[in-house]
Amino acid sequence: MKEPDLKKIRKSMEKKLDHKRFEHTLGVAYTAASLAMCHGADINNALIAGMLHDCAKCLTNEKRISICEKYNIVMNEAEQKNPFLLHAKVGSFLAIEKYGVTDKDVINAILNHTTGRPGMSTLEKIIWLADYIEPGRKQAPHLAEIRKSAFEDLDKALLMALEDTLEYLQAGKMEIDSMTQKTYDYYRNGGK
Ligand code: DGI
Ligand code: FE
Ligand code: FE
Repeated sequence: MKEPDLKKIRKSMEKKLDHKRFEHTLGVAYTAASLAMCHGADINNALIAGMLHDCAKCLTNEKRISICEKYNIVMNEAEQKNPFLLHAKVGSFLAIEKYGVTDKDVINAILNHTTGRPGMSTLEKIIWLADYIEPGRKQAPHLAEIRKSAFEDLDKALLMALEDTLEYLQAGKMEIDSMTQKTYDYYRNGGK
């Protein structure tokens, strides 16, 4: 695949992902496109990043780790303990190598879609939030409020969703990736 082609990527995702994950992926891609329309971001980039964001989600942890080892992708402590977190890093690698993505913003949106990062671009925020609010998501608290906010004030929606994510991770005594914490701290301080 030379140029990233949405139709081809969609076909490939249908093969690589299980049914539920593929449905989620379509939800993220079209929610991201709607958010891009609303906030003046590039619609095609939103579709491509949304369609690819979980491209490494249905690999085994062994496969994700072996890709990191083979291509010298550095794993942090949280990723070593919870290799599912690697699906973002490995996904951005596959986006470049396998699906021909060259746009840095699209690559970063895939790379940072799980933990976020301080100083995210509009597209990165859109993908992070689309992943959280797509119509197939049913579990998270405050979903209706966060969904509405996402179309009014990206940073406000982001902060609410980050807060709930941290609470969820703490309640479940899950390992918090230092980047998830840094992202939350950054947006809680007004994005500075
Ligand atoms: O891949 P998805 O399920 O669509 O969504 P995702 O890539 O945002 O992953 C969601 C899960 O990741 C969700 O259960 C929260 C979790 N997560 C986010 N930040 C962290 C984290 N899990 C751990 N252990 N540590 C984190 O810092
Ligand atoms: Fe994901
Ligand atoms: Fe996802």
